Amino acid sequence: MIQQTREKFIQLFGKDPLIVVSPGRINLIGEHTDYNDGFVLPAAIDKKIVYAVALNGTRQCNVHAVFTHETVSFDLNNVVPTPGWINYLMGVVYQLQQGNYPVEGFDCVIAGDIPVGAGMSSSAAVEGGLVFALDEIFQYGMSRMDMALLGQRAEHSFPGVKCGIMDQFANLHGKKDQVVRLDCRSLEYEYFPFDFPEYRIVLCNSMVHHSLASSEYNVRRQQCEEGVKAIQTQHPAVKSLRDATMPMLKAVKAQLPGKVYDRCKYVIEEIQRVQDATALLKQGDLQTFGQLMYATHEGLSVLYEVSCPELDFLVALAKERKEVAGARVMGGGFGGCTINLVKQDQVDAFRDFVTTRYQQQFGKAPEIYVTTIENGTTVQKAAAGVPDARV
Ligand code: GAF
Repeated sequence: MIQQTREKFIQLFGKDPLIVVSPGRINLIGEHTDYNDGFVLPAAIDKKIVYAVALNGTRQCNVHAVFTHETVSFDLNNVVPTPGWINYLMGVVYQLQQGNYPVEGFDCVIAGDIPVGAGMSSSAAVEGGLVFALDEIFQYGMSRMDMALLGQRAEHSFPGVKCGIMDQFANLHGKKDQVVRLDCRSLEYEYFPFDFPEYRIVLCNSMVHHSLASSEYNVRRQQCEEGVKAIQTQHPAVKSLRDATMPMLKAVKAQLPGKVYDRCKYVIEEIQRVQDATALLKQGDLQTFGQLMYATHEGLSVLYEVSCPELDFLVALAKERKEVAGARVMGGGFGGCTINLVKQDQVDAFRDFVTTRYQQQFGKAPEIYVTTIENGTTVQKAAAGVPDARV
């Protein structure tokens, strides 16, 4: 894909581009905890967005998307929210301009194999890849964390999803064969080897793409904030659900709509689960880790209500199989993938079993990906005149 993207760029724009590879992510545990100042445990993966970029000496940006075979252009003097995939790129450019980072016109080809709406964060990969490429070209000297935060601001301001920092962080900080626990309050992070050669990380794509995903996501965030406000009436030091305990939440239960209570309960429990899960990972206890993943799924389905019948079915299928240590819906939810830890020598049997049963139940095939953990966003080949690869 890297070579094809480069060739397409040369064919369209007639010069040698900078190539940036920007991965999707998985998250082992810690869902909907990032915007509550909690912990997450993501990793970058082998599914990716590829950018080919070069300056064009104008104030115009021309972007060709290989996946839609269309070229979209925008003017740097008029960067406003625009329907379609270009919005993600324009959000990045807008935030660079807001931060007084100089941007000049560029030509660009974008390609990728991250399924859209599958919970593998194609949007953060689009954002992270572009900010990384422009930092490389213009030598802004941004840190990877600066880039992640800028990508998050882009997501808030253009697509309008009030996401946490996990996806943009993982996209830029991934390390081969390591998962990373991020404290979403302090932004301190720690890598852990994911050293279980007898297991594979298998994603089962329900092929459901819920149109309410972004609006409902923002509603969940508001509900968490509503819970915090109620707790603050008794505990003013509580700044987010990260600081709250179940007794604190129970003490304000009567003042809260039932759903708000459930949402907050899930988050408080999930933040604790990430801490427990990290300890289990360090001990090499993937079996108990997997049980926590099932508990997360239960919480996401019943209390947080971001699952759907297809995802619940996929997790129930995983539970039937001895070769699966744990499974759950991954990412924002409302469709997309489950993440499954599957015994390596049983992956094919698991794939056949899930495909057959899912097809019988819903009349369509799931897509199944056996992923590997890879490095975060990197430069693949520097364009002429640009210093080589800060990777
Ligand atoms: C989406 C968001 F972008 C992340 O910030 C995170 O909240 C996730 O949903 C749920 O854990 O991917």
